[in-house]
Amino acid sequence: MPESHSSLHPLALAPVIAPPSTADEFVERFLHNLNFDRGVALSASSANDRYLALAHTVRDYLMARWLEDVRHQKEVQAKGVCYLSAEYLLGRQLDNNLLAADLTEVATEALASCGIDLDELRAHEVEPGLGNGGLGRLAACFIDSLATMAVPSIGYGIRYEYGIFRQTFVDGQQVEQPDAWLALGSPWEFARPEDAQTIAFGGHTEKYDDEGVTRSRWVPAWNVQAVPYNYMVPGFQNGRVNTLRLWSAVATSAFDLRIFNSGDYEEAVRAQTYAENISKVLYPEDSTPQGKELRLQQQYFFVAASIHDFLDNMLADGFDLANLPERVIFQLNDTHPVIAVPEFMRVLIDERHLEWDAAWAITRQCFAYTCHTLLPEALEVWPVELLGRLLPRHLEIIYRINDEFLVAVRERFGDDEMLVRNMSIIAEHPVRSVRMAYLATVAGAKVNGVAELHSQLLRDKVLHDFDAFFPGKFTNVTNGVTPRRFLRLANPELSSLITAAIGDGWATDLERLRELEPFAEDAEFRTAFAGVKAVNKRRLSEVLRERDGVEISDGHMLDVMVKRLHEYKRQLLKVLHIVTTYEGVISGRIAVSDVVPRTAIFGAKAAPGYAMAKRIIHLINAVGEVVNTDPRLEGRLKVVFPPNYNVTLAERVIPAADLSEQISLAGKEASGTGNMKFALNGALTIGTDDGANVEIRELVGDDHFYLFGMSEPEVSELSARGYRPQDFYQADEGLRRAIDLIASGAFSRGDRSVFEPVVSNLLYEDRFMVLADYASYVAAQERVDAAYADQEAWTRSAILNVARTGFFSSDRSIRDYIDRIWHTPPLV
Ligand code: B1N
Repeated sequence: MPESHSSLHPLALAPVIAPPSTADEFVERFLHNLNFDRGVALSASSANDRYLALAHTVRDYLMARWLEDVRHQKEVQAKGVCYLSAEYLLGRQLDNNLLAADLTEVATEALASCGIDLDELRAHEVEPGLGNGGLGRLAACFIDSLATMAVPSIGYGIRYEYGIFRQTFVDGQQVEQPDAWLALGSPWEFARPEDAQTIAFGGHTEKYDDEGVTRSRWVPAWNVQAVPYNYMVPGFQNGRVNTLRLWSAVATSAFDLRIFNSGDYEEAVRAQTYAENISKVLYPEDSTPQGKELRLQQQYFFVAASIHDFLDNMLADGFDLANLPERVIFQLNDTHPVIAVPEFMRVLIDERHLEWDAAWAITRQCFAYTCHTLLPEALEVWPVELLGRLLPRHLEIIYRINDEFLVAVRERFGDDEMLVRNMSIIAEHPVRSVRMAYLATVAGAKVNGVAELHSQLLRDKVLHDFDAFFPGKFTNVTNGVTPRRFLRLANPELSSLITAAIGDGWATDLERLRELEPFAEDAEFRTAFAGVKAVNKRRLSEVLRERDGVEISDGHMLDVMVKRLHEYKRQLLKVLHIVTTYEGVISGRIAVSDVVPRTAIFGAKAAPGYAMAKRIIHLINAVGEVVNTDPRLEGRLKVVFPPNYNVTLAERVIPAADLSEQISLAGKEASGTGNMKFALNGALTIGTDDGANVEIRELVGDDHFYLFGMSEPEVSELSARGYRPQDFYQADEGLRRAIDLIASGAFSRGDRSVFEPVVSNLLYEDRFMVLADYASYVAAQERVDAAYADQEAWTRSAILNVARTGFFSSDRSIRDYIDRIWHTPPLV
């Protein structure tokens, strides 16, 4: 850094160059970036050039704040959060950053004066899809809230070269394409190769004598470089900019050289490819990880790099490690980063020479764990054989943590071998494995679920013995969503209407939406609100026409189910409802004039290896093809399934929805966050008593929420009694007719084999009790139809949904994390 010296230029003494502030200055900087960064004249520029130059201009405005915040956070050494997440489903950045910097108007005006339409450039951005679904999107909402609330924090993750696959349909079936989101370059990232970390793998451990004490050390076999890329995370119009740091794997040169020198060029190139594979692609499984070796490599790669980065670069010189708990909390976003626990222990003991007990005392205060699931198959386990081969020292550390834990369990609960086996971090069957959720629970200062019901079930069922052993460790933090992206950006018309009614300030204090309640009784406001919904439907319709060539009919109720395709989420239940209506009309049992015009919109990706999920996608498309073209329906029932549902499409679909489908089997959806986005945008929910639906219903009131289906205790009871889907099939004529129609080949050109696996699964297994909830669901849909006929009353309910769901701001979630888990002060 230049010294303060009279011979230096005054600008060289300023911390950073201040940004311009008028439209003219914006134009100047934009053209400068276009010419000098892209190397093109405006007249010769491509849309990509203009998009990149604009992004660079927005960046320029944020830069001063960013550099200042990075410096300040290091200087004050306040307690901060390191959010460790394998996924960040960011969505497009341009609009968000324009809004955060309060530049939307200036930029619009500046670009217009250059003959450029901002919308066109917005559309040019490829969204960074570095996540699968709710878990990854939650991480993105959280870093937005952390910046907006000025919490000292950094997000750490992986810079996947390929994000979540691009979904296409061929003959109604999902085909995956690679998501080359970096192909045209990302203007939002800053590579910092000088901050690279070396990450080791493999090898063995050896014992050595340390002044009479026998210690263990790791002798790794190979390593890779972790190169960080920084991304700005601007707070909403508060002058704060936090950092998201994503790691990219690069082969180490030393390693290459050794093999190159041995003359084996092919092997050297192979080794390089092997190393760089680590950050190549996001695993496309949501909720059901497959236990692949490369995935464990990814996990260790990013958490090891992050821990070293924090210890090397964020601590003041001479920092006493015993004080780490006052300086940092590592929040583990599900089990994916849990290998950080033994890594942290290894660093403290092997590299920083702390004794075991001292290291463990620190570790137990520096980590907290968020669990996102209840599905047993989603609880990550790593075979000991694999973990020991990849990370032998870590396995030793895990064994010792477990040994000491089980001693304490025996002390407390006596020699109950069954209990000890059940609580062991090491499972013995079907193969000896490490239970990552247990490791996180033993090590974490706190463990939280993501909605009230979910946290309760964690305590009562999944981690019951741990709750007894660690009283007070378990807590709840109900998920939230950022109102900046999901209201301000996604629904500008509703945002203006809200501001006109209650003033601004609600985007950072979402409980203020309560002030809208009286407006539900105001006929003029209701008309304006319904007008906004109509505009949003038209906008969606345009997007779908351009994107997929499909039309949305005027006057239809938009009935939307968008989320990952998973059997527990029960897209099949929605399909059965559609088929029931269709079958009713073609069999003459329902007069077509009695069908309330509806368009069912689906959006869902299936994990590429999840065969049943892919069959269900095929079925939805097949039903759509038949229903949409059958003249007997007179266009009153439509099914639309745009491929490649992602954040960008969500921002269009959610504000246009009338009805939000949240129909998982009770006790299976940990929280859901789409459910919150819909309610906040004035859709009514048809839903089960599951996840955060429970809290949504409590807040909006029973009259404004369509509840159906079994409760979680009823599900458990039916399960214990022995669930027989056949019984429900036999007992319900409508259900029988719907299933029989699918089985008959009516949606597969007469070929009964196509959907036979779906049908027989429903009839003979039906793990998620679709048939048991069918009658209740159809009855609730009839109540929806009746309610929708009274548009005034429907709009009133919709307004109350908006007014009463301010609780679901991710700012409130972050406040809960601070109060219940992190205890971090805001940055001043
Ligand atoms: O996390 C969301 C919740 O709102 C959803 O209910 C929950 O299903 C979701 C392995 C997961 N749980 N587990 C995952 C994702 C990827 C993966 O590889 C598991 N996602 C959830 C936010 O709390």
